[in-house]
Amino acid sequence: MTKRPLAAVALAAALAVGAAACGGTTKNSSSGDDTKGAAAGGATANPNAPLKKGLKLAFLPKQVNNPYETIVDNAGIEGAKEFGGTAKEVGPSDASASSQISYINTLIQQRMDSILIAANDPNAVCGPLKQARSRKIKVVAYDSDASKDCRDVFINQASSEEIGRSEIKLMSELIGGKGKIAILSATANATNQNTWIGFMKDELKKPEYSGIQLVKVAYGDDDDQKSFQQTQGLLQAYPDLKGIIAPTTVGIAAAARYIDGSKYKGKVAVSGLGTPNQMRKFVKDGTVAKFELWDPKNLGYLASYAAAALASGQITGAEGEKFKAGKLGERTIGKDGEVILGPPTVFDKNNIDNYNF
Ligand code: RAM
Repeated sequence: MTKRPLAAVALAAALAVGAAACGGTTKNSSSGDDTKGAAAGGATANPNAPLKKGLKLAFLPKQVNNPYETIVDNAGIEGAKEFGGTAKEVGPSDASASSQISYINTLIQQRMDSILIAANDPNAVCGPLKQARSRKIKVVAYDSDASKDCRDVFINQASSEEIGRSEIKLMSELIGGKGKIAILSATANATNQNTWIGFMKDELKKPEYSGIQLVKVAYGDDDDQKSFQQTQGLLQAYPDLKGIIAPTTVGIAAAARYIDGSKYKGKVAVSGLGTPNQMRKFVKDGTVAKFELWDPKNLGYLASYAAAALASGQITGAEGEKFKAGKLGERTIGKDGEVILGPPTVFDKNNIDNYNF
């Protein structure tokens, strides 16, 4: 009975040596390093390992027709060229919980070195991602995290707590600390939005916000039309609403468009997370005073380098490990395998023209 596992171990070791010795022509060459790590306890990073050439990365965004995700992924695809890798983007056209599963399965069959995923649901993608990891495919979550045990690292655009709390501070400023507000989110399962909303609710408990009442969290599913209709519905249900926070680039643009063309313009503040290019018109015409974001290009670029560092054995995803992320410099992995890009920027009419994304 013990023969089988022993034989399997011997075979794996032989394959590893073989792959390391001949360099390998396919992604099998990466399993050599992984096996070395496993032999030493499964978590040995070699910070001096060179980045492997020819790495194959695949970006799997929440949905392919979201302009934000497109910017992130294109920058990641460009970034991979710097270290001699190739990257592509594949993904669903809707951001529902299970829409990414079949894509993960296909990427496993295609023997990618790394799958980079903005998870539509932290748990729905877990089984397939675990399958990927068992086949030595490194899993990088970016933008929206998968459950911690199904990915190697999470590249977060900014501290989730900072994003959530600052959204409330900003809205409070805009409405003079008083009145009813609503949140227009993306999908009900999105890890990133739900984490931010959790911090918003916590921030609202502070005495300085006692005049603000959160009346509803609505979901536009990162669909422009649905987000527009949800905004309309919010104003119908709460005609005395003072503000809408949309922590989604799709949602904030749709909410601003609705308010801009309605009798609520100038009465209802719209804020949240948006891209300067989508929001410029609304900032200039006074519909939106301030909103936040980070540079999505840097998020994709950082994710690409993290994938390469993992696939090359430089890092394993453990707290404290460091890797070089090209022009973004050295980055350190924090608690729970999280790497934070940097603080968000607040955009308003004074600075919006300095940004083009
Ligand atoms: C939308 C998506 C994405 C989020 C941005 C702010 O594009 O929901 O996940 O990070 O907004």
